[in-house]
Parts: sequence; structure tokens; C-alpha cells
Amino acid sequence: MASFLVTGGAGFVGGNFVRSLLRRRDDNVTVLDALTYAANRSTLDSLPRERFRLVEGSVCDEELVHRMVADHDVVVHFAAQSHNDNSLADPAPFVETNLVGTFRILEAVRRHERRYHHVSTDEVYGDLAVDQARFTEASPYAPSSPYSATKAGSDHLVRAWVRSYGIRATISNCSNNYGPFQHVEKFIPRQITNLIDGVRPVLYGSGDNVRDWIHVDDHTDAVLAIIERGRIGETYLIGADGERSNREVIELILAAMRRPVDAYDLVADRPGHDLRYAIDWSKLRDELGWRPRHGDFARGLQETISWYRDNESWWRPTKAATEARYASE
Ligand code: NAD
Ligand code: TDX
Repeated sequence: MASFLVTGGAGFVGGNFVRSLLRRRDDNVTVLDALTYAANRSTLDSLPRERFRLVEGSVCDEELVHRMVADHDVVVHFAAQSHNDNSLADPAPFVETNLVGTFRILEAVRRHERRYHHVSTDEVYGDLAVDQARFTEASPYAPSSPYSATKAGSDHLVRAWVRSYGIRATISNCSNNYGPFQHVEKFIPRQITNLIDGVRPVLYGSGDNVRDWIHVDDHTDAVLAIIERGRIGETYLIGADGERSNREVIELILAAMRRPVDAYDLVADRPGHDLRYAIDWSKLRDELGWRPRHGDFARGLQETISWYRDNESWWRPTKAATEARYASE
């Protein structure tokens, strides 16, 4: 049995990771989360109290981070400012949390010699042309947005701490996640909840941008596989062969919610909008024998729509403020 410190565990992916970890293993889990606008405490409701604890605090708080890292065996770092649109409006918190916060964690991991897993994104590689080969672990870093640049910087810090100080770390870079407990600022939950509210979905630019969708349960499952069986110092790409254009996704959502498939609007494009992400996850398959279990995207989307319909009390309190922020940008 081990004790896990999970940063950002009140957010979307971290919250799903903690729920799954407590179901699958007997470990103790502490979440360290600053409870920013993106957090939702109720994601962590009804977890076993004797094995789970939530501590409110920032990964930038040096003293707190040292104390918490010292008290645990494994550190899994999800905490981040995660939304590209927000990073364009105000990059400062992205530099602070994603770069300085990761630096604080790494220093504590180094001092206390703990096992560390760093959660990152495929956006560090920039974007691909429509006909270009998918990202691999050898793809050059070329981030486009303040968000992806700070995530890229955090990956470089981890690699340097592995090489220079010999910390026991692994890194994963995953494609776009969808599923339950995702904040309504993100594309899929934004459009589902807009449709529940009778509001027409909006697509940035032409709607032809491609994202490589993966169910959040597959992402968290792969992270656990890397923690359990990954080689120290290695990077693993996580994906599930889920490439779809935003237009295809919105048409699937509209059809599943019994609306005309052209009932959406095109709006001004996101500045610097990456055209396409796509992940080659064969290293994860060949080395660790990992495979995604939720490959049927249409089915996963239908289940996600049902989850947002059934859990309005989870997202409703944040919906109006999220749309007001979009309207002011
Ligand atoms: P999220 O925004 O839903 O959750 C982030 C969590 O981090 C929130 O609970 C927030 O309160 C917390 N947090 C923010 N600043 C903090 C700070 N200074 N100290 C402590 N906690 C802080 O994000 P997410 O989508 O769950 O992403 C989690 C991680 O997974 C990020 O590192 C992100 O880069 C990575 N990732 C996400 C996706 C995706 O599609 N969602 C894909 C690949 C990688
Ligand atoms: O209203 C919208 N309309 C729209 O067309 C929104 C919110 C988004 N989009 C487009 C932009 C992207 O092409 O949909 C696509 C997905 O957008 P987001 O949900 O904002 O995700 P993205 O920018 O691709 O980044 C996500 O995946 C990688 C996560 O937010 C990151 O944290 C993760 O690293």
C-alpha cells in the first residue's frame, strides 16, 4: 500500500483519477488543490473518508508543498491552469501555476526522494497539418499558446530534474479528454449545456480544427499504468485514435440531443488556434501493454450527454459566470 499526493484532484482529470484510484487500490490519497474557479469539491463527494483527504492550498506554496510531499510516497501532478482561451486573456496565472508550481513540486520531490508522475498535454508539440504523421515521443516541442508554452516549460523542468538530479519521474502527454466532471468552459460540456439551455452551439473559425478525443477514464487508466509499470525518466504519449473535427463533434452532439445537425453558428476564430492534434500511442501499447477501453466515441459522447443531463446540480452553479466570461472576451 502506498500514499498518493494528487495535485489538482478537485479538477476534471485529477478528480476522475482519484475516484478511480480509490476504487481500484487500497492506497491513501491526499488531494492538494487551490480550489480555483475550475475546481468542484462535489466531484470528490462520497469518497472513503478513512483513505481520502482534501487539503486546500497552492502548489506554489513552497512550505506547504515540502510538507505534503514529505508525507507521501508518490506525487501525481495534475494541478494546472488548463484553458487555452483563459491563457490568451490573462497568461499570468498560467506562468505562476504551471511553471513555478511545477518547480516547487520538483524541488520537494528532489529533497524527499519521492516517485513523481507529471501530467502533461499533446499541445506541447504545437499542431499538425491535415496529412502530417501523428505526434510521437520524439516530436519536437513547438507550443502555440501561453497555456501550451507553460506546459512545455514544465515538461522541460521535469526532464532536467531527471537528468541533473536523478529524480524518479515519468511524464505523460495526453490528447483531448472528455467525460463526466469536466468544467463547462471546455468545448464538449459547453455545447451540451448550451443545448440543454436552448442556446445554439458556437464553433470557432471554420470548425475544421481536429482534436484527438479520449475518454477521461482511459487517460487516468494509462496514468496509473505508467506509475505502476513505466520506466523511470521516460515520456509516454496517451491517445485513443479519436480524431474528429470540431464540426463532426458538434453534429454528433446535435444528433444525439435530437436537434437539426446544422443548428450551430460559426464565430470568430481563437487567435493562434492549433489546426490538428493526433497521438501515436504505440509506445504505451508496446512497452506497457496498455489499450484504451472506451474507443467508441459516439457511445462515450452519448453517456457524457446523459451525465450532464442527470447532474445539473454539479455544473449549473458555474454556467452563467462561464458564459459571461466568454461574452466579455
Ligand atoms: P482543470 O482545470 O479541470 O483542473 C485543474 C485543477 O487544478 C483545478 O481543480 C484547480 O483548482 C487546480 N489548481 C489550479 N491552480 C492550482 C494551484 N496553483 N495549486 C493547486 N491547485 C491548482 O484541468 P484538467 O482538464 O483536469 O487538467 C488537469 C491536468 O491534465 C493539467 O495538467 C492538464 O494540462 C492535463 N491535461 C488535460 C487534458 C484535458 O483534455 N483536460 C489533456 C491532456 C492533459
Ligand atoms: O466554444 C468553443 N467552440 C470551439 O469551437 C470552445 C470552448 C472550443 N472550441 C474549439 C477549440 C478547439 O479546437 O474546440 C476545440 C476544443 O477546445 P477546448 O475544449 O478549449 O480544448 P483545447 O484548447 O483543445 O485544449 C484541451 O485539450 C488539451 C484542454 O483544455 C487542455 O487542458 C488540454 O491540454
